[in-house]
Amino acid sequence: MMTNHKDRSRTVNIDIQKDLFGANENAAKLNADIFKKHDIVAIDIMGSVGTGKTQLIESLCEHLQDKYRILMLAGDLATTIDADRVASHGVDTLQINTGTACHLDARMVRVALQKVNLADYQVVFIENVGNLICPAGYSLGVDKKVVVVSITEGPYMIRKHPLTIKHADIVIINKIDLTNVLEFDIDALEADIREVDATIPVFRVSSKTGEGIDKLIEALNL
Ligand SMILES: Nc1nc2c(ncn2[C@@H]2O[C@H](COP(=O)(O)OP(=O)(O)OP(=O)(O)O)[C@@H](O)[C@H]2O)c(=O)[nH]1
Ligand SMILES: [Mg+2]
Repeated sequence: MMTNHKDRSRTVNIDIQKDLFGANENAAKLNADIFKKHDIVAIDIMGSVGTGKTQLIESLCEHLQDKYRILMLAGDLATTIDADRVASHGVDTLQINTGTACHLDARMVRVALQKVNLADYQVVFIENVGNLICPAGYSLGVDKKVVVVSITEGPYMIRKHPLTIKHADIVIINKIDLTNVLEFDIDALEADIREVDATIPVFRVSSKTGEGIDKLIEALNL
């Protein structure tokens, strides 16, 4: 008897998203173990292009570098600009060029960590690739995920991109020194953040003037 060719044609559905995220979660756990073993506080800093991630890290380093030995990992598609900016403060940096990837993943971070002597550091700041969407789902194994939004992105970015807030531990509203010039309603922006997560800590900061940095440092337990 002939077998109907349809009986021979089978389909298997592979949830690539699930497999990718699952593998990344495992790699993130390994990173978390590595950080813990070396008593390192690791912080992932995410946010759209130009929100002030590097400026924030520069400000944090200025405040903290007398107290801690700091390493900055800079995720960037191709350049070393941000790593060089932070290195100019006398902080060790390591560039991770992601090529075409719009976010860091846990494996990239682990490869980078293998290039340094982790016993030399107490704090690791990781600047993720400038993008409010892609980095959200990829854990890196850090202690805290910080999202930087800034008032120069306009008033609607939280409503348009709520997902990153859902994956974050702390939100920073940066560039508050420009509030009057831009006639920006920060309370309304914070209300949008509260719509997504009613309890997430929100800090209003100027990475340029240093306003609000002390409170943020407290929240980071540094
Ligand atoms: N006025 C003001 N300008 C700021 C502040 N923070 C950052 N900037 C400026 O905003 C621009 C972008 O800042 P960056 O720190 O390069 O932003 P970024 O998020 O690291 O950008 P990418 O790495 O390209 O995604 C720079 O010209 C900064 O000087 C701030 O608090 N106030
Ligand atoms: Mg940057």
